[in-house]
Order: sequence, then C-alpha cells, then structure tokens
Amino acid sequence: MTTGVGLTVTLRLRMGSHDAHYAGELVDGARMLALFGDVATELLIRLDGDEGLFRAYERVEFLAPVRSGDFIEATGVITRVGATSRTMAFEARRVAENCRRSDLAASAADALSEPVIVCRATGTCVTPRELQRKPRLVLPSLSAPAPDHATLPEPRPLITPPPHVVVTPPPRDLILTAAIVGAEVTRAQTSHLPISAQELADEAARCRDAGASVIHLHVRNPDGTPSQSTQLFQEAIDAIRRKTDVVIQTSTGGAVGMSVDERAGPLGCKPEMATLNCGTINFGADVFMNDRKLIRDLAARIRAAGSIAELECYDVGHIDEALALLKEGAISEPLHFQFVLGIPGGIGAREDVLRFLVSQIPAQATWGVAAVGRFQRPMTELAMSLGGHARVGLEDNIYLEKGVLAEGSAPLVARAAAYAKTLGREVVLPDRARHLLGIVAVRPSVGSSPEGRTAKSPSRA
Ligand code: KMH
Ligand code: ZN
Repeated sequence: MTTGVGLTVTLRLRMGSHDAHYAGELVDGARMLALFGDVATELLIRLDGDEGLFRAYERVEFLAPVRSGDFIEATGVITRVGATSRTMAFEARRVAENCRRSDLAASAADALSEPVIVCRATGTCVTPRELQRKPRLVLPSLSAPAPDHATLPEPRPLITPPPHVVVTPPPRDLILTAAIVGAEVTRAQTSHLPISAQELADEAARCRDAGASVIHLHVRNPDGTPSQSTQLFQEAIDAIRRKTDVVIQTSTGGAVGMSVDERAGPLGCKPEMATLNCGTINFGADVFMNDRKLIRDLAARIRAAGSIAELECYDVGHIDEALALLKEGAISEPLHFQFVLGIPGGIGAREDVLRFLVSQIPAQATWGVAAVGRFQRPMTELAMSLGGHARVGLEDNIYLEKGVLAEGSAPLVARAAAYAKTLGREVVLPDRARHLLGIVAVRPSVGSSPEGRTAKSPSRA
C-alpha cells in the first residue's frame, strides 16, 4: 500500500500586473511561497483529507526573477511522512513569458522549450492526528507521477517533470483482467457472451489487444450452462494459447452449488493462476459456499497444480481468512487480493469500503477490484487512482453504459485502459503481469499448449 511518499502536485498560473511589486514588473518572492502553500495544501488534502498547516520552511532559494506575464508552474512532492509531519520539496519554474521586446507587440509571448527554475524550497507541514481522516487518504493527483508525454492522449497536460527532486514514484504498472464469461450471465441477457472455446479465444485475444494481460476464465457447456470440466477448460486454454499470450486465470469458484471436486476441475489443466475464494457469502438469492475446510482443500489443490492463487475477497473477514492461510502455510507470498464489490449479500461497492479493505492488507501485497453491474466503472476507476489493479468484463457487468450492452468484454477493457492513461498508469503486457504476480513463466508462446510453468514467489517489483 502506498504511504504517500512520492505524491506530487503541480499548479500552474500566470503572474498578472497585480502580482508585480517592484520596479521592472518584478514579482516578489513571497508570491512563490504562497504558491508553494497552495501546493502543500493540495498534497495534504490528497494524503490526509484535510488542509493541514504549514509549520516551517527549512530552506528557500530564489534562483531567477519572476515578472508579470510569466507562467509559473509550482510542483511539490512529499518526501517523508511522519505521524503528523509531512516533509515536502518544492520547485517553481517559469514555463512561458512575455517577450518584452520593443520590436514586437506588447502581447508577444513565448513558451519556453526549457523551463527556468525560479525558486526551490523544502518545508514541513503538519496534519494533527485528530484531523487525519481514517483510513489515510492517498489520492494520486492528476499530475503524479510525471507523465510520459509521448503516450498521453490529447489533450496532454503540459507538466514538466520535477528534475531535481528524488522521489519514490507511486506504482505505474497496471494489470487489467478481463472476466470474459463467468458462470451466471446468459445469452438471453446479452448475445455478446462467448461460449465455445473458439469464441472464448477470440474474445481473449480482443481483450489482450485492448489492454488486458490476464483472462479470468470460466467455461460453458454447449447449451450455455456453466461447467468446470477439465476437458472443456483444456479446449478453451488451448484455443486461447493458439491466439494470444495472456495470463490465464481459471476459476475455482465455478457456479453456486458445485461441489469442491467439480470446482477443482480446471486445476487439472495446471493453469498459471487460479482463484481462491476466501469465504462464504450470500450471492443474490443463493449462498456461495466457501467453508474453511473447502478453502484449505482448494488452496492445497491450487498449490499442487503449480498455480498462483488470486485471493477473492467479498467481505472484510475474507482478508483475515487469507492472512490466516498465509500463517498456516497454505498459501505463499506474494499475495494478490481481488476485492469483489457490490454483490448483493457481499460487501458494498463504496469508496470508504475500498479504502478500508486496502488498509487491511500487507504493504507488499498487490490488489485489484472487480465490481458488479453499474459499480464496475466507478470502482475500477477508483482502484486505478488508488494504485490498485482492475478487472472488467461481462462476468461482472454486461453494459457499457446505462441501457447500452457492451459488445463483449474488450470495449470495457479498452475504456479502462484509456482511463488508466489519464492517471499516468501504464497498462502492462502479460509477461510484466507474470512478473508482478510472482508467476515464473515458461513463456507460453502463442501456439503452444498446454500451459507449462512453475510458480514460485519472487519479490515483487
Ligand atoms: N460464479 C461465482 C459463484 C470465481 O470465479 O472464483 C463465483 C466466481 C468466483 O465466479
Ligand atoms: Zn469468476
């Protein structure tokens, strides 16, 4: 989980004639400190949910004059987070200026190809404990981390990366998972649901092209009913492998009411990854049974298959169960949690809920969000902004927007990928996802079958 170190905020504004204080339309240095004060305030709002207080500047350097007509970009970054103190580094740069040439119009101005640093400072702010809203809010700003200009969609924010501030950047890598079929959605609800092995493979490849690196896989009988048949999974996996190199994560949840032996069917294909559902919940009108014995049974089978477990958590206590499994040695680090939000009977799809869930997992664990129905878009976007990963697809939501069916899962993946870019998150390719998830792959080259890999637990990047 992010601590807030590296959180960056940038403000940009034009110095007007009202800012000029001295001869030659010079702006006084205190104006830069006022800008830094605003930057610090936004940083504290994003970190603590409170405006906080500026306690002291440790160092201030005025490095170049500022005049009216200058565009000043002020950047601040949190460099240390104490119990109540937050240390910050600031830099103000001139990025555009009035030409001030007698041979040109008074309004002639230039954007500078190299910004000029006009002021640097370090300082300490304080957010009293009682004003820090729990769990701690660490909301990345739109300007953090410094974006890669080449890959940002138009309109590109013109943000100069702070060149002299050494920071630990928030995570950039984003794993998008596509849940392309599930067990519950029917063809009657959407004609875009893939069912046959070939349809599943085509959809997996489309999702890969749209930005997905992981496919969460269920299979169906030819009549569309859910199945956990090893053979059907093998056919689907083989068909997917012929087309694309995605990480294939098979379900061991199956459909409500299936026995543990039935649910374990896909593990016969020795998938790279498999879900491990960490507790029982009411699942709409049904009960999705995952008693403690069943969870341990499936954890052992997942390990025996050489697969990595994704820990599906539908309620807060499921996190505690996952941590108990780790303590018992039933699962190994690195841990990857999937918070499934908004199932009627499970935990709600709300921001405060997600922040709390994230606060409960070990700092080195990774996490993602799968949210159902109309919650899919806002909750996966929130997850991406908080540094988590995201799952979209027809298993959880069949609509692109209200009343408009998604034409498969790929458009939902594409939309999530586009949103990620606006946050400066980078959608990763399957091999990078394998690395992040602790999957050591004998690379499943397109066209190979069956899956060949061993799983172990390297440290995460
Ligand atoms: N179909 C749900 C009852 C999983 O894939 O592991 C369970 C499910 C979870 O979809
Ligand atoms: Zn599933």
